[in-house]
Amino acid sequence: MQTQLATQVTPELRERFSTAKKVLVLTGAGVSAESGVPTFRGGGTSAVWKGMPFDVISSAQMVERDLPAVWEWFDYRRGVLNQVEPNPAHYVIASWQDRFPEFTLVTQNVDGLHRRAGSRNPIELHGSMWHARCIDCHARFEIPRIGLRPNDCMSCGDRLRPDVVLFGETLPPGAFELAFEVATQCDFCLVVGTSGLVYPAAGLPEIAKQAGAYLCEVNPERTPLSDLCDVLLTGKAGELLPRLN
Ligand code: BV8
Repeated sequence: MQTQLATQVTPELRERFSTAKKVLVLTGAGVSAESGVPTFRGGGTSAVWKGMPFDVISSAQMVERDLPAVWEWFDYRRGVLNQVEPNPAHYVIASWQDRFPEFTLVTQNVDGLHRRAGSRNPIELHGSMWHARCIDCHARFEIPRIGLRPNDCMSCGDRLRPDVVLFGETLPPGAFELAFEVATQCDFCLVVGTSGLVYPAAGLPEIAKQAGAYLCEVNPERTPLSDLCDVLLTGKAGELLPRLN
């Protein structure tokens, strides 16, 4: 199967999308790029925080080693998120949730922008930076967009950590299993703004492909997932997704 390269929605892509019954959308950091949220591997460089590559500062070991530094990193990112808005890509994806007999949004992002755009229940494979979790009793607390985040667990008093899946940590119980199940049943899979490097999330398009789904990737660049896809829509999600409507 040869991946078709396109910069505009092709007639076949439009037909496949408009007749789809079970749609799976998988998003990564690229869907938030046009909101002004830096991606992790944008432009070939990896995000660095105070000299640490993001997969070091966002790792299980760092929670053990230097929890205050991990909080500083996420406090900084919440500060960035407080200055930005969802972009057309988030809004269009939210508008699709009632358009198909079955629709599931799975995101690797922890920025909360899909929810702010109106997506009601995205599967947030990597958690959310807008929640904290107790290191000890695992109680979860929402972090307000404005104002101070809770410092210590209000249930047991122990320390809190971001309720985010860091590198080397397992995903929230049931999240990947649910996403996996959807991928085995879908007939249309849209992969938006991910470099396709982080597993197990990046394994979902392959599952959809094996299930016979039509795959469309939306990304300015090719990724390791591109060859799996029937069509690679080359460009920005905020510009291209509204044209899929
Ligand atoms: C796991 C939260 C089982 C944190 C994230 C050693 C030990 C344990 C596991 C591993 C190991 N070695 C490897 C692994 C597996 C590891 C992994 O996959 N590593 C990779 C990097 C090699 N995975 C894990 O650790 C996962 N857990 O495997 O558990 C286990 C557990 C213990 C022991 C054994 C096994 C957990 C992974 C989750 C990590 N947490 N996020 C945080 O946010 O700080 S992942 C992080 O990367 C973000 O969530 C991000 O979303 C995700 C993926 O990146 P992308 O979203 O793809 O973003 P990226 O910047 O890379 O790409 C952006 C794309 O957008 C580009 O393609 C660009 O071209 C495109 N783009 C740009 N502009 C636009 C655009 N597209 C469209 N429109 C635009 N305008």
